[in-house]
Amino acid sequence: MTSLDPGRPEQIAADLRAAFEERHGTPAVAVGRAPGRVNLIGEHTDYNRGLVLPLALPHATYAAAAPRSDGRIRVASLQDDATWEGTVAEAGPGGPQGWTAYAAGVLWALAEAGVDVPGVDLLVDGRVPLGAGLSSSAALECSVAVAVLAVAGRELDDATRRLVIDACMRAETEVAGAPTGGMDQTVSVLAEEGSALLVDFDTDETRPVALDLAGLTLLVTDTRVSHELNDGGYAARRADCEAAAAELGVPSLRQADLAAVDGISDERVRARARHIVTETDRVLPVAEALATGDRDTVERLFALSHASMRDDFEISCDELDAAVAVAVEAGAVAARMTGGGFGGSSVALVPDERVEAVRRAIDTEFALRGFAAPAHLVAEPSAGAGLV
Ligand code: GAF
Repeated sequence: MTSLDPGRPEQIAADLRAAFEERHGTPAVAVGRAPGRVNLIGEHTDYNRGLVLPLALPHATYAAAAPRSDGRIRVASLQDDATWEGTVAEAGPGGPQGWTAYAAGVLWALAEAGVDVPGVDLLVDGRVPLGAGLSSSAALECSVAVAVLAVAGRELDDATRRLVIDACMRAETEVAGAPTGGMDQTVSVLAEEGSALLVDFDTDETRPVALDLAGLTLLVTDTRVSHELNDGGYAARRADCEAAAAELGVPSLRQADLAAVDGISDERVRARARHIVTETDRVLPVAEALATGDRDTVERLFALSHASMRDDFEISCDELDAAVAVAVEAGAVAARMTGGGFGGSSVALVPDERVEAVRRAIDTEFALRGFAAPAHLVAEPSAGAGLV
């Protein structure tokens, strides 16, 4: 049974500082830390100006940085041999590729936002599982932004946090080419320990929701079906949502209701829109239920959410469906797939005493069906980005 340990931030930062100094012969002056996330409800609603309820994981990406006198940027990773070097201007669209687009692209976006970006050496250590739908990309972007802004002498106040979210979204959409919606960067930067973050993408308002998880564990299962956001499936869903809004004559599906959606001519576009409208309507009741310990409501709405993603939005897969069904059969209060879909992870609310049984049941089912062995982690609601 594989379990993914987030590690201790101080230890990870100390090890990263040592690796940085060995590589560059000079100490890092800042280490930024930004978490991955698991979303509890509100999937694909962010780019439809809807509601989401993610929480930050204890698993994070760490970025060590030191200034360079020649103005150049160099990025490297403890996990991947690919590196990138260039100027801030060269770090924009069409420049860095692969993982370096997410890291270097942030510096380009910060410069575009008016920040006097210094030359820097950056070394990152990613502890968010990759391709697991747990937002390793946003964690990478936000950790780099926090480290570089510290090198630039900027305090991480409320305005700077907003700047980080916007710059990281630009890096992701314009440099890395993943047309995502902003939930991941927002929660990575604004999350508070012990709470999920309710975000309204129509008004940009955010509110921490303290979770009543007494006697319950949030168990995340990475199906090991790798999920990518810049390979077409995500963009196709977004295009369908935009087509639906255009046909209904509304600026976004947040302004649509089910009666109107029922009249959409194309069956696929109608189903996509139905998911968005029903999913947005589930967010506030789930937030309320998780804050008050109302398990029945969470059970019912998680089940409806998963079915909607499987049947209407068509972003689930056999492994996710199995992880969700088996978790509930083995004693979870509620379970659903989480994140962008096309693979990635499920999230289950499990009574503490059933956690081992649920993990074992999922592992057994995956082995029986010839799926790759899944990995599990415990999602303790953690704090957003900062310096370590
Ligand atoms: C991915 C995206 F990055 C988010 O913006 C969001 O749309 C999510 O998929 C689905 O809810 O994580």
